[in-house]
Amino acid sequence: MTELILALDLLDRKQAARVAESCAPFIDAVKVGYPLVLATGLSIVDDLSGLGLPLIADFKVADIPNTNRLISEAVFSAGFDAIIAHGFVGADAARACVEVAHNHGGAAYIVAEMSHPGATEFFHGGVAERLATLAVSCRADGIIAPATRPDRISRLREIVGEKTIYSPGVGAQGGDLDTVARLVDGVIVGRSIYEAEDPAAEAERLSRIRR
Ligand code: 3DU
Repeated sequence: MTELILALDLLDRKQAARVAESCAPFIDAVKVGYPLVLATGLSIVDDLSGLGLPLIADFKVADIPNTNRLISEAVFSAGFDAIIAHGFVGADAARACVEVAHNHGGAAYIVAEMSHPGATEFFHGGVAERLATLAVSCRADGIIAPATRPDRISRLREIVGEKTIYSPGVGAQGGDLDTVARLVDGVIVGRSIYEAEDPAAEAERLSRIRR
């Protein structure tokens, strides 16, 4: 079954906790990014940890190895279970995130290609393929690949094999859940769920139609 990961890009602590709690029975993980953490602080993890779901820190970490290590230590010490990092900073920097994740019994995912239109300016022409190869060589747990370009997911799957592929871009960005769910291990969905009139009902609906 393809996982359904809620991208919790809300700015209000109480609303975020309420939406996550109501959706919890229908989702497999919660992804937290800068919007929510900058609004609430890392202590939002304490509000979400009771859900019993993996918490993924989508900080797209992209610095030198030492700084990446410090960021990753803070993320896992706060209670996150996984981290998302960029690979374009090089294997040494990406590996720093992977090593900290694994030392904490967590996971690290490398962005191979992003889902928005502008991503084609830099990720195409072989770059995404190189980033996927880097993710494999760094022993990352998987990659992030775009739900808006299923053909690209298939290409990146050839490189990462059985490794996890998580895919944002379903719904608000135009990606089709049915198409993408067949290709990836998890779909990341934000606005379609948390902006719905009834987020829990929408999460349930999506959880039923994914493969
Ligand atoms: O478009 P949505 O509202 O379903 O949210 C998608 C989430 O996934 C959001 O948190 C965004 O920052 C993240 N994401 C992408 O959308 C595309 C990427 O390539 C990587 C992460």
